[in-house]
Amino acid sequence: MNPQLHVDATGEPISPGSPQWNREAAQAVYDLPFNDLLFRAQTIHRENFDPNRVQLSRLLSIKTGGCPEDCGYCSQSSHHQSGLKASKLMEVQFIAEARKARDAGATRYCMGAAWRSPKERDMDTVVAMVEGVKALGMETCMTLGMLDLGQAQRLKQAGLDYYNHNIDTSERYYREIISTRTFTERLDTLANVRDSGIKVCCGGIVGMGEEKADRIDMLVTLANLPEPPDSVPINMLIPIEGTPLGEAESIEPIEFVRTIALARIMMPKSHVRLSAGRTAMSDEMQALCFFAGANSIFVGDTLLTAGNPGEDKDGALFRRLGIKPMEREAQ
Ligand code: SAM
Ligand code: DTB
Ligand code: SF4
Repeated sequence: MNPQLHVDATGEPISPGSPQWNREAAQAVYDLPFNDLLFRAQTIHRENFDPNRVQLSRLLSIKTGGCPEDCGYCSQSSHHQSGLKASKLMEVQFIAEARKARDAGATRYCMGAAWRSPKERDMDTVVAMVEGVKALGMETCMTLGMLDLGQAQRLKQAGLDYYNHNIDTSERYYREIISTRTFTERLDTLANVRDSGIKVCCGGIVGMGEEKADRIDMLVTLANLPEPPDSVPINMLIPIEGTPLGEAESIEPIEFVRTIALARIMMPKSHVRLSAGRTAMSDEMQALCFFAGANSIFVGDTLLTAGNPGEDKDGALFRRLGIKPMEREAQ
């Protein structure tokens, strides 16, 4: 277990052990005066990371659309009419794209498929993809839906570094968003990933009409996992027309920054990723998120199906903020 000390709302250390965080302690931090919250988040950030480095990941959708799950936010669910065209599983030739991403500074390549879980017949292709990207010297990440232990072990053997599987929101709000798989099933997949030795990337989405308590509970669940996830993507909902959340009201930016700060404070050693939704954020909001402890982003002009700021915009923002890409961690 990761021997990290947490602090409670008063700044007193909480010894490692389970559960490290409860809603009351987390909420007291979330509700601090904004300057106190940011100061504490930035202090913890500096104790654990170089404050002027941000890790760059690149995403690719290897199988788009036609997904049997009914996640209320997703353009790729066959339950909604988002107008997205479904595609078959890609072949391995995208490696040239991965090389370009690496040459532009990305250290991690994340491949996503719109599946409930991978079928056995697809595993050989997926394994070849991991091996191909690894051979370029990049870290590999996949997000393919639910995994059983055997599948996780096979991916580990192929050299997969990270697996992304989000809890998405609090256990309470989860059932308002997804009905085709349970919160517990999500936790089971996370356990299989962890037990196989693959690093866990797990976070969620804010701005889905949830309450503050749901954002806090989501982070409490993440921080209290047997080990906090190595990467914690915090997505701001990208409202997609034709989905149940297509008209959702956007989250107030200060609430979003508070969520990032709380994630940093509760999971001091994790990479907190300012994930989907950056095209709708001002430069100033992103700068505040970096100050609050976000230290990872997706680069490139597309996420899986939706837009992202792209290299030129991000390059210009990084120059203005004096931020540099994080080097790949030694293996
Ligand atoms: N199908 C796999 C799964 O659900 O595990 C992998 C891909 S799925 C698109 C990965 C994550 O992207 C979701 O869990 C969700 O947190 C995030 N996501 C999807 N659509 C989004 C949207 N419109 N806005 C923000 N985040 C989104
Ligand atoms: C995560 O938490 N966010 C990424 C990644 N994990 C796979 C995906 C964001 C998807 C945004 C909507 C889209 O591109 O369709
Ligand atoms: Fe399918 Fe993943 Fe989209 Fe849910 S989030 S509908 S599982 S692609």
